[in-house]
Amino acid sequence: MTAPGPTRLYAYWRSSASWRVRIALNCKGVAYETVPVHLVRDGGEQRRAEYRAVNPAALVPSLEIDGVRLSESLAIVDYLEQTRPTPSLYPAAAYARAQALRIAELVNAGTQPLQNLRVLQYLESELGADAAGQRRWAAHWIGMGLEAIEAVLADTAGAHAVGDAVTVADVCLVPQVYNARRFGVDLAPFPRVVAAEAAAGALAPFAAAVPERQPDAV
Ligand SMILES: N[C@@H](CCC(=O)N[C@@H](CS)C(=O)NCC(=O)O)C(=O)O
Repeated sequence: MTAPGPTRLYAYWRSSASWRVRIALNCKGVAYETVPVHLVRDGGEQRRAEYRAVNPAALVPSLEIDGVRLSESLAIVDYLEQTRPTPSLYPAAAYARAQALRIAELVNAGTQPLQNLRVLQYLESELGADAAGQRRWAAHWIGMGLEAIEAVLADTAGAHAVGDAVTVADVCLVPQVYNARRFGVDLAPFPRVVAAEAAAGALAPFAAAVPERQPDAV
């Protein structure tokens, strides 16, 4: 812990995990500076010693806030929730909260890691998968993740993914749907997912967090 300085988000414009944190910061009205970490240039700036000193996992995002340094987007959301409780990104009721975290984990643990850059790079360098093969791999796992989430939403959705307020489920879902489109996943079988994405995406904190509006967008 050091003296509180500026709030800094180490991020890449198209990183879905960075995007989750941007949404959470915007929802809670926390101003921040972006420290761009280019995931592709020069073999990936996330792998440099300077960034590994920030996050030894060599992944974005990381956040400097209140004199502490945090990594893992859901841990960061949890910290923001604890320190800046309003507006809450967790439903108040225990069951709804568990459902919101369930959807968040279906993205964070069950879907995004399988389509992460370093996984696709490994498929190419070690297993010889070409661009089409990598796309097919990513689309397959994203489709499986969205299929599970679509089923959960049948029980949880109101105006948003879980009930009528924005939750951590929407924070994780919106960037994952963008990745689904990027990898050519057919979203027709997932109407509830698409509806939740549209409802949250229309809100100002989500609109300001889209990759194309970030300072390092190309
Ligand atoms: N579970 C982590 C995921 C972090 C993550 O996978 N970040 C990606 C971008 S979305 C990354 O830095 N990838 C770099 C790489 O694969 O080398 C979180 O939620 O923060």
